[in-house]
Amino acid sequence: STNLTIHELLEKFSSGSLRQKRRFVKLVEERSSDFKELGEDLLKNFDPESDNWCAGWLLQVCQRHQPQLISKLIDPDSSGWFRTHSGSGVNYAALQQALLEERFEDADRMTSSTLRELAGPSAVERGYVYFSEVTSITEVDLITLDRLWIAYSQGKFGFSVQARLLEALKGRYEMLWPKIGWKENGVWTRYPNAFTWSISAPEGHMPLINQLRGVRLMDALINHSAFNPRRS
Ligand code: UYC
Repeated sequence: STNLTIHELLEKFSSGSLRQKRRFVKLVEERSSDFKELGEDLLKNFDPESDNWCAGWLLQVCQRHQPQLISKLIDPDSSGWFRTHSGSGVNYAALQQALLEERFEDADRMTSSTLRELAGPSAVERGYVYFSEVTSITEVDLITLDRLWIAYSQGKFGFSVQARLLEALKGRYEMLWPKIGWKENGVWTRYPNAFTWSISAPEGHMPLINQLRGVRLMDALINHSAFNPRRS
């Protein structure tokens, strides 16, 4: 596969099965010097309204190895390559930039503060969201947050990922915690330093939801109609 042209490689990366995509992640990074010959065509087959993590990975590789290409791919007046939408006037540019740069801890803090903003002024004042405020958050914002996390994590992080894992465990949170790295041997992972702030974290590790006040906030979020169209 090393004698593939960059076009062939990207074609296989973007249209292959999930397993093939995963196999090509490393190879795509090794060939990043060939991105220059594609220029702005690098992402032409991807949809900025999607949550396609192949596009997110290509952007992250560019950001690290070909930063001069980034300005050709991303309009500086936009909120980033992926289009974002809000029903509450939230600007997602800083979050998307943090995710692009793989500053996952910053992105996680921005996600928590965005959730407080979306829940309303009393949540901002209080410093945390009440579970009862979650239903008032618009679907479009939760979907935007989730799309950005999915797109910039090779599909590993996001509320919908946590929702899928919990569903596979039939709603048993005690089994979810060790699976997503929030609890080990019965002991909660210590915030913030014991968390894994990188793509090598377990699936569903981010975004974090503090469990200090119980599971109801997280439960309300991942059962929101945005992630569970069948249950709305
Ligand atoms: N913290 O332990 N957490 C804080 C997590 C717990 C605690 C913030 C996640 C257990 C205190 C975030 C886990 C616990 C504070 C998270 C975790 C605990 C704090 C930033 C694994 C003790 C500071 C604030 C489940 C046994 C005081 C926020 C405070 C902060 C996240 C303690 C994001 C996922 C039960 C004392 N912890 N938290 O809430 O009130 O956004 O913030 O979950």
